[in-house]
Amino acid sequence: MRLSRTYVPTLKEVPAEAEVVSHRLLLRAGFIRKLTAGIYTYLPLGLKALNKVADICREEMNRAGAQEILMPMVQPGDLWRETGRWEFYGKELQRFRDRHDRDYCLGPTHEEVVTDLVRGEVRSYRQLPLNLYQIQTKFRDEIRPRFGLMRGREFVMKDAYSFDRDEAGADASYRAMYDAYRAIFRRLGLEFRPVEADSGSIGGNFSHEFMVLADTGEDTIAVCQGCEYAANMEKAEVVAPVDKCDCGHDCGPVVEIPTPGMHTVEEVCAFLEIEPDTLIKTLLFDVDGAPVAGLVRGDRELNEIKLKNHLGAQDVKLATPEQVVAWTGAPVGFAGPVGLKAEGLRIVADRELDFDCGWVVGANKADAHLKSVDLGRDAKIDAYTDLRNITEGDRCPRCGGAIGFRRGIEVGHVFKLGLKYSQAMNAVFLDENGREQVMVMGCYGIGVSRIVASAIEQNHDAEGIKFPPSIAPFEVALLSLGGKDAEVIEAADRLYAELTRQGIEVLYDDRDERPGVKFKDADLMGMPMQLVLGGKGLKSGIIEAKDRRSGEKRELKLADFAKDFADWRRSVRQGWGLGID
Ligand code: 9G3
Repeated sequence: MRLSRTYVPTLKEVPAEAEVVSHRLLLRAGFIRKLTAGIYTYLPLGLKALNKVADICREEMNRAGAQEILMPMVQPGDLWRETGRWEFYGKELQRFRDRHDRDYCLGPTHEEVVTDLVRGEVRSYRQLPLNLYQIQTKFRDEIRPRFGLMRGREFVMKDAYSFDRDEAGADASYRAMYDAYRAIFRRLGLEFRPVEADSGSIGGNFSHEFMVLADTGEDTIAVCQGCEYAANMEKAEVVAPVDKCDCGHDCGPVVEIPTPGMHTVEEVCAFLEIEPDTLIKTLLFDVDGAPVAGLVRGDRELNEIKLKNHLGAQDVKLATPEQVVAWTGAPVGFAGPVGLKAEGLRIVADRELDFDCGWVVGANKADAHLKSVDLGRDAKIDAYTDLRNITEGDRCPRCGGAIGFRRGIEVGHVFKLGLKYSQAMNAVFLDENGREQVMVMGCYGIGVSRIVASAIEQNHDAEGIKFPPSIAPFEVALLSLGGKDAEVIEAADRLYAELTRQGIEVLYDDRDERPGVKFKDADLMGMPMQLVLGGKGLKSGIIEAKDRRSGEKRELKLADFAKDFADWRRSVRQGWGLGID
């Protein structure tokens, strides 16, 4: 494509609201334009990048045996009432009425629609397994859309839904999608990690998120330095500690000690001159309306998702100060496991607390704590479990290796759904014995538009974007620096035609612009390969080549261009971990 004939409105400055680099560069490089909060127009280059991501998803989904469909954006409310999600979701679900006052919503996802489709069509086990997917625009009325395409309200998703006759089949469908996702992210040339994740309210108890590793990522993931294990913080398992109590659990009688006005762990530890790892933090929660006390060591973070999953609860929220007083008899900061007797209150403790004693705990009395507490002796603990966030010093639950932390951007998520939607919507089939069975489902999503932004978060420098060849709108940026020098223009035109004939996507900067402007725009837009033809080069029969990722430059002989270019292209793609397609 000739740049002189392409609509690429680059910008020097961008609005302050563009906080993250991908947002700033997509605006500056003329890839997107904001229409309103969280809603963007894709300009020619932006759409080409988006379509390249979508195409790779499509090819790998088809290769994995999934079939592409396209479901409507507008969905009838009644379907969502069948699954209880019409009431469950708040303002994030954009509802509206049609002229006949019927309820509808803008589709944030399509579990209900696809299950309605399949329950109407599939009758027999012979029609299963089935995996249907689409690449389509979603709408979620996020409370604070920000970071451009990273967290928009209107975005493009590849969402797939599998239907199987039984658990084993659903496992196979899940595995096939998991492998297809690894192939997709490998072909995109992005550094990514599949991480074990929590399924939350989506249903099912098993899922993996696919994270593009980037320091600007919103999520923290625990990564084993020794093996493939990786999990997001919500899910990362903490290995059970070995017994280290050296007093044989005889830490002397419990003693009450005054701690006037010392509410926080830091304040109590400073006042008593003790380390936080000798104190037990007691947090009160309202779990589906019932009181629960969660205990972790003073220097640990309690993981509410682990508490929710351990209790099999729907809703877990921190107790209000009023509830704390009602349930413990003391203000926030003085709660403790000894003598807690509120009606129906359960105490769940992190299992490392069972392996030690001599703890300092809140006395359930204002301005007082207890010391020399042994939970086994002094409190009624309903359960010990893995209740805390994994930390730097913890070992890998798989291989015992060292655990490290990385930031990541969630760009894919695969879920084993089970029966949640098929049961609620009566999606059944007849098995070989003529008996009616409920289909076992899975669902799988990739944030197609978010991937374009996350590729930039992972690959950019002060000059601009560094697109991997798999996502770049064009693989080559060809810059003719001859100004009005007809010879250079002719030579550049010939190269452009030659490369295009070879099927290489070329953005040919044929504008009558100063070299400096062309270099800056080429670096800004981030095409992986730059070819620069100037008068001097043409005279000496060479064209300059620059690998945008590494910055490495080389001279290609015009006389031997096809071979030189092919060799160079191979090395540039290798730099991205990509072969020659
Ligand atoms: C809603 C709203 C927001 C939502 C959902 C429903 C997220 C919702 C989770 C999923 C699960 C998978 C298929 C593709 C992959 C992800 N945000 N989710 O269900 F009504 Cl407003 O979408 N769906």
